Amino acid sequence: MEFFAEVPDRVAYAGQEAKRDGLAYRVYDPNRTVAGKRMADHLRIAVCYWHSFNWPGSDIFGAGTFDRPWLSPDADPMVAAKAKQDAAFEFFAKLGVPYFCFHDVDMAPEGATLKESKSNLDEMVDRAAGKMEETGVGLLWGTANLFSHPRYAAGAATNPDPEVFAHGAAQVRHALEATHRLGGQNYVLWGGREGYETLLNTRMKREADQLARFLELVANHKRSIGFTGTLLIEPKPQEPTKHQYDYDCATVHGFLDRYDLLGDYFVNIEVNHATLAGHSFHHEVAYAVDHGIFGSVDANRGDPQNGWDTDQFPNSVDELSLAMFEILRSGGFTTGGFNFDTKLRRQSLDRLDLFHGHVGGIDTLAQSLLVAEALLYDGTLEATRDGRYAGWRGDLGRKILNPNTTMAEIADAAVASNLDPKPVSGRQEALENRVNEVIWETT
Ligand code: XLS
Ligand code: NI
Ligand code: NI
Repeated sequence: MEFFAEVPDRVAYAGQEAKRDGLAYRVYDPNRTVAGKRMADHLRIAVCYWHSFNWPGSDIFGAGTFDRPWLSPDADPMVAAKAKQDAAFEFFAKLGVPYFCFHDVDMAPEGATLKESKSNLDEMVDRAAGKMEETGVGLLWGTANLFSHPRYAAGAATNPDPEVFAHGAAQVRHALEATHRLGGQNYVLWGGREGYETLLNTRMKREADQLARFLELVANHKRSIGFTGTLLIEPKPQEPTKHQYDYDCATVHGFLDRYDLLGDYFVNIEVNHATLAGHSFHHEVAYAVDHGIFGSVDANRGDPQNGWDTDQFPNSVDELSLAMFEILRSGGFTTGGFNFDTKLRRQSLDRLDLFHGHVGGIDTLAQSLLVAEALLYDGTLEATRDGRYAGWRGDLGRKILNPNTTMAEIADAAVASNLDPKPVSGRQEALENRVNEVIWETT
């Protein structure tokens, strides 16, 4: 039975001619060529299972508001999981996106024992494989939920109790194998409770060592099963814990470097996690690209007035274009893509609202991609950056960078040539205007 019967066909590209309020892509035209590649292959859009199908629309003050019959407490868990899977794949296919993402517990109910959970997941993964075959929808990434169950209240890998670590290892092993079985492009680790509530009871260094050990085990297991997808860490500074160890891209990078895990892990950057860490999304992407750890993106944004993870659909081309420019400049995604880790607002009750949220968000990404392409061809930003550091390509710059040059030699040369460098304009306003011109000109 169709769940989204109001949408009989796949949502189509209709361009600017699309009917007002109608369900159609205005910008996202999967086959349009942008900077030498199909738009769909640049964006690699994925829908998430959890917020869209496994969340009833509850918040900390109130119960679920959404029409998700399979979440009813009276439903038989495996029957409900199948109804949920049917609706999810119907949605992915009608939206016309190439990928989805899931947590183990979104796809199949937890059993009374690890064994039972494993057999539930195996059954649902087999069924998902059939649905993927039928619809042509692929898996961008899988992950394990190591944060909802009370056993993980004090963390999974960073838990003071090794039994919890081992339980988490069993779950991740199985979720990783399920991801492999479904041809997943990546496997994500979000350390939801890998952090602390208070330092009064916490040994920070020991928890970091435990986390590194966990990541080492995951990377080894990935190799041993022949999974060729990318392992991704998703940085977030806090929420649910007061402080999370994977605070932001730079923190994760330092951690990977310290524990000799660089090359095994890349980052999945969430737009609003960047904001919560006090950065722009542009900053986080640029940092990851510059340091060779860029992997994938969760496209959901925050609300500028709220300090928590509101997981809203992206809707600002201005905000996304510069980050998209860095992604494009670096050659684009390899195994990564744009996942919609997005939540509807609690009052968005209609089944159609799920379509409107995604269609608008995908169009926003598509438009940002067009702007990024225009910025790349325009060349102003790259030329300005190159020009600004031109001195480093000259004699003095090269001499400073030569590892054989001493501090005294640099200082003596500065004195001898009577250096008196003059400040030059950073041209910030002119550059901001140029970016706006490109945004306004892009159609
Ligand atoms: C929570 C995270 C989570 C991860 C997947 O803030 O964004 O949804 O993406 O575990
Ligand atoms: Ni996320
Ligand atoms: Ni998040």
